[in-house]
Amino acid sequence: MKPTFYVTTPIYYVNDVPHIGHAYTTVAADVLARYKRLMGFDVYFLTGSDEHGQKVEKAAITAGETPLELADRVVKRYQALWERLGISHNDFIRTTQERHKKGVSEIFSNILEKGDIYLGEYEDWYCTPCETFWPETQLIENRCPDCNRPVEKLKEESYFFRMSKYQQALLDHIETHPDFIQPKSKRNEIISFVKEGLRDLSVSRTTFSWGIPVPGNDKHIIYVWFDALTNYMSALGYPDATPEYQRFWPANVHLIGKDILRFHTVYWPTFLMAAGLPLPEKVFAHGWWTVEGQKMSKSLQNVVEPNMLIDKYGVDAVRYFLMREVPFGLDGDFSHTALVQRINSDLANDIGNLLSRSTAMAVKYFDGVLPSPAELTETDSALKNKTIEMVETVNKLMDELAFSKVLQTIWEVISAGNKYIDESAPWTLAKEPANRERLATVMYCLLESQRITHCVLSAFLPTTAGKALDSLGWIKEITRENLQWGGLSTGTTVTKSEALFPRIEG
Ligand code: ME8
Repeated sequence: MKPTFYVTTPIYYVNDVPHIGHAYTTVAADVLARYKRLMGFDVYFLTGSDEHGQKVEKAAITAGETPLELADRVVKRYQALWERLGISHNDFIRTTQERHKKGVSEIFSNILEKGDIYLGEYEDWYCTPCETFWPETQLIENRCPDCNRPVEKLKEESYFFRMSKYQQALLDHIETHPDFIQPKSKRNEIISFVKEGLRDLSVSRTTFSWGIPVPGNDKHIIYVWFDALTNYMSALGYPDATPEYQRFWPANVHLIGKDILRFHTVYWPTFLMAAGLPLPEKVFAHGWWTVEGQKMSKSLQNVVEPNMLIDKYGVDAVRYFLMREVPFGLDGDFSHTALVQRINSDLANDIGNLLSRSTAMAVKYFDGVLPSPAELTETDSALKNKTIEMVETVNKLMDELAFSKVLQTIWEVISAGNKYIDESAPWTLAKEPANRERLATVMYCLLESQRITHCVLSAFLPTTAGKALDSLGWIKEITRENLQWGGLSTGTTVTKSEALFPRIEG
């Protein structure tokens, strides 16, 4: 049986439309899912939408719709964008689906029965945009410490989750599972936060009605984060022992932005501990994108709309930029200039040129029929070895989710390919019939190196890699086994590749 791999994205709120921040997490998860599939894993890749809570209720009122009408309308925009971006998710969960409500009610009841959820009374400052209560001491100038927006005083009867009880167990878990929270800097932040002391957490609301009712007391709506986090399990069929649930839980990695780290590494694991369920293996928090140096926000009118970028630059250019520009885990800045620069240098120049030069030569010198190589010289072996080592290095770096480094490593092989052409000078070899065998070897090495490169790249740039592999005459499925040198068979038809990425002028 294949090993399993379960990767998730956050489920996005439907009160907002998708922007590059959302696309970023989802593309990263897609790259990982595609890579794991080609490495032979049975992958479950989940994304979805977070449709309950006061924020969505308020947005619906403003839009003159019911919350469900709003959700139905906005969720389509996410789904359409994922389709355009080539996202290969296996499932899309909406928190308004019955399967999800059932999972949330079950885990809530389970913890309630065990006594770790109890009824009490709450009075504190509430930030509606963040759906978070804050003690007065944590407010900054009477505003929310996370988003700096005004907070309001709320008093309500509330169910509480006995989070304080799990403080030590959580610290122990983080201690004994060094990879649970990544990157490391974030892990340290969470350790300090937990050490300061965990308070019991209010997990129900009575001030609005858009959500899942507390089982047995429908005056109360389950807290939207309790509801949302459970999606990672309800999508698999929890509480039923479905084959998916049994095979894929616990998740291998939850990919999230740094803004929601605490929910995923303090709330979620303690809920699971209380319910007696296994914890996810890893939570990885990536950084935030600013736009031309500024925070992206509706009020600044600088929200970068992924559809617009795809129209202008193409899907794979956008995917490439997001994964290459910023080391995963750090903050980054989006600018059109930086994107155009990447397209022109890395895509049009390096990878596009290499493929069109090499396939054109294969057509010119061998009528597009791949010749067989003779014995490899030192130069040939150097390219071969670099390609083989790249595959190994990429595998290690993918486990660290170091997407940008993966692409750098791949690009080293591409540069080596371009240098190899210049050094081997096939156009000179072609002038002498006596050099025919040497020319054949050069062509083979050049094309085989790119075949392997594009097989690996297919996780990042599925459309481009597909085109490249077509022109190299590679029609087989991409598997771990055929990432070895020698996969291209002599006699394969090679066709001249059109420019993979046109240069962007101006
Ligand atoms: O938080 N840069 O949903 P959300 C990078 N529903 N990533 C960004 C970003 C930016 N500027 N802005 C947003 C929620 N993101 C909850 C999640 S999960 C159980 C519930 C990405 O629609 C990033 O992944 O506000 C962040 O975590 C997510 O969008 C927040 O999406």
